[in-house]
This record gives sequence, C-alpha cells and structure tokens, in this order.
Amino acid sequence: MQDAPLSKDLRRQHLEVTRRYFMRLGAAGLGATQAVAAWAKESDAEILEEATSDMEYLTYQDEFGTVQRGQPLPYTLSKEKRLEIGLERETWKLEVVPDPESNAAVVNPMTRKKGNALDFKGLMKLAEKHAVRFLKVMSCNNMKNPLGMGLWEGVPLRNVIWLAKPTVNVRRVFYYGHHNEDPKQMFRSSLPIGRALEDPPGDNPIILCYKLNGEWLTGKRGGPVRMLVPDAYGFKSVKWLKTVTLTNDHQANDTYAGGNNDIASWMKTMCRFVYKPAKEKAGVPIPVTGLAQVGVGGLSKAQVWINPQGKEWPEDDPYFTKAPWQDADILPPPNNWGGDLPDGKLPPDVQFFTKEGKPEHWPMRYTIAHWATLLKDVAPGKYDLYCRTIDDKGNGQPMPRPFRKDGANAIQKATITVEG
Ligand SMILES: Nc1nc2c(c(=O)[nH]1)N[C@H]1C(S)=C(S)[C@@H](COP(=O)(O)O)O[C@H]1N2
Ligand SMILES: [Mo]
Repeated sequence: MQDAPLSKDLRRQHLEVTRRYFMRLGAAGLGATQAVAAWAKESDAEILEEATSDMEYLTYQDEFGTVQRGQPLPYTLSKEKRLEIGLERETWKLEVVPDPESNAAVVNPMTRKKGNALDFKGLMKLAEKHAVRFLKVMSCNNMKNPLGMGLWEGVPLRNVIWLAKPTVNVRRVFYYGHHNEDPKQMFRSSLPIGRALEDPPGDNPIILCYKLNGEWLTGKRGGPVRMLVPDAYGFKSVKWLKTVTLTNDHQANDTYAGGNNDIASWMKTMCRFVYKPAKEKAGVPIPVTGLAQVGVGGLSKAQVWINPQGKEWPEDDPYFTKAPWQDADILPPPNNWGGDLPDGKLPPDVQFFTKEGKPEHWPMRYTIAHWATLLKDVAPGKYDLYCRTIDDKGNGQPMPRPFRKDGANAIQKATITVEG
C-alpha cells in the first residue's frame, strides 16, 4: 500500500501556523539576535494565542487521504446506477439481520425483501433523538501519516441494532459495504457486541455516520452512510455501509485480519513532522512544527531531538530513551476549526464540549494536536532530527506497543543541514 503524503489541507494549516508562530522572528529589519530577543520578551502564552488565532484544524472532506478498494469504486458509478444500488440518500437501505451460519436470535430482522430495512428517512428520524457529533482523526494502521481530521455526525449503531430486537446468542457484529455483488470485493469488519452496545468511560459511541464537518458525507468519504469507530484505525470504519449482521461467532472476520493486521488495536499515540526546513543558517532559531495523533494512551508531551549525523547511539537503546529530547509546545484548541464549517465555528452539542463550545479537556483522545518549537543555538553541521510523543503514562513512542501491525508508530527521522 502506498503511503499517503500528509493531506494538502494539514500542510496548509501548518504553514499558516508556522508563519504566525514565528512571525516575530522575521520582524521588520531585526537581525537574528534581536529577533531572538523579541521572542524572549513575549510570553509563550501570548505567542501561542497569536499562533492559533487563525488556525484551521479540520480537514476538508475532499482533501482527506483515501484508502479504498473496489472495481469500479461505487461513487464513480452514474447517478442512475447509484440510485439503483442504494448509494444515494434517496434509496439507501441498511439491512440488520442474524448471521445465517450462527444461532443468533433476532426477532425483527430488517431486510430489503421484507421491506423493513432502515432507510435514510428512518435514520434521520433516529437522528432527531440520538444523533451525536464528535472529533476523530482517520488513520490507517499501515500508514505513517493520518488521513484527515474530522467532525463526524451519526446515529449510534446500538440504536439501530435494538430496532432488530436481538434476544440471545449474539457475540459479535459483522458489517460490510457495497462490493459490486462480487464476494471477492467485499470489505468487511466486525466488533464485539459489547463495544457496540456500551462505550468505555470517556469514549464516544460507534456511529452510522452521515455527516462530516457539518456536510453530508460524500461518496468518496463513504457516503451516504459509513460506519465510524472512534477508537479504532480506519479499517473498522467501513464505507458505503449496507449490511449489519448479528452473529454468535466469537471470532473476527475482518478483511484486514487476512492482511496480517492486529485488528483489535486501539489507536496509538504518535508524532509526525509537518514543517521542518531542510537547510537553515546558523544563528537563527529553527522553527519545527508537527502533529501528534492522540491514541488510547493520551498525550502528555511532543518532543524533538537534534543529533549530529553519524554520532553513534547505544544499540541497547533503540528508541532513544536516553537522548536529550526537548519539549515542544502543544498548541491549545483553535479558534477557527476550519474544514467546511461556516466561519470555522463548531456546531452546538459536540461531544466533550461545554455548552459555550469549549473543549472539556485538551487534547482529546482519538484526535490530533498540533505542536511547535524552536531549535536554538545549533552549530553548523548535518543533523538527524527526530520527533516523538510521550503518553499520559510516561511511555515514549513507540512504547508501550512498538509492533507495526497494530498501528504504525515508529519514531520519525528527518535531516537538516545548518550552514555556517
Ligand atoms: N467499503 C470500504 N470501506 C473502507 C475501505 C475499503 O476499502 N472499502 N478501506 C478502509 C480503510 S483500510 C481505511 S484506512 C479507511 C480510510 O478512510 P478514508 O478513505 O475515508 O480516509 O476506510 C476504510 N473503509
Ligand atoms: Mo487502512
């Protein structure tokens, strides 16, 4: 699988952040030393305020990185065909049925045939009472960079499961999307029934998602309806959702299981560079920015380390735990949330936000946080530059879960030349 570059949108945001964050350094006519002095006079809080005042946080729908399979891709079909196969809101239907290969008991199976499958109107009816909105970063466990940061809206899966009236012998939920009636193209995933019915403390529900950043979910993003699993990597969030099956099977049947992935993995905390110059002059502070994906372990720090190239490092410290890491500033919540939101304003009733629209805590789990810092007094030479996160328990990336197949989280390395 090709690794997607950071989305244009995330990059644009960071350039803007960087410009504002470091603006003072270039202040009219100041030499490097004076600029540093100007920086030093300003409190960090003031600079951060300035830095974030204009910053965008959410990724535009069409600027998300995309991971998709299907020949043809459902959203590229003609409108007529999409209407026929139920991939437009007018004709979309979701079946909720017992697994025919298991003894799961479901009193009210919802099927197209019986004419009681859930249609979009029915979903909107449920939404009036049960809709939730929350922030979540979409990330593929096999890719280094997140695919995009979204404000997702949907109806909790459990509200639809209960419509089907399951009674006994249900241990898992299987689900899959449109696959051109070709079993080989089926992309499927699964969850323990318990996760669908109840959320761990502080976590969001699994939703049947129909909006992203306040707008209808596009076909490319998985619309009309996709599954959205807040705590998991992207492969659990099946697009073009049409079928939910309740089963007594205790094992997962995820497409990604067949690809040597750990399919039970919560998202990990990890760090990526966004802005770092390849070359810089000695004597000026060097701006570096990035983002941290906040996984199940939370985020306490983002850090950078600059090390002369070729300098040996003890083999028994592969994760550089003894290196002189420097703390970056984790930026506070933005004033302008960006994405497609009118005036960059969040709608009311976002999960874990106060009535006044302020986050109850920051950064939030399963989202991103931006960070920025300055490297100062770097002598001329060639350097390796690293970034890493520290989670809430004090684990330095890639610990406590360094294995790649449950989520890419290797420490990122870049290079930088400082000229004399
Ligand atoms: N139907 C379907 N859903 C899918 C996929 C797919 O190939 N087909 N890819 C999955 C994977 S592996 C990821 S990482 C996410 C990516 O979501 P995005 O393309 O909206 O960024 O979608 C998931 N949902
Ligand atoms: Mo993925």
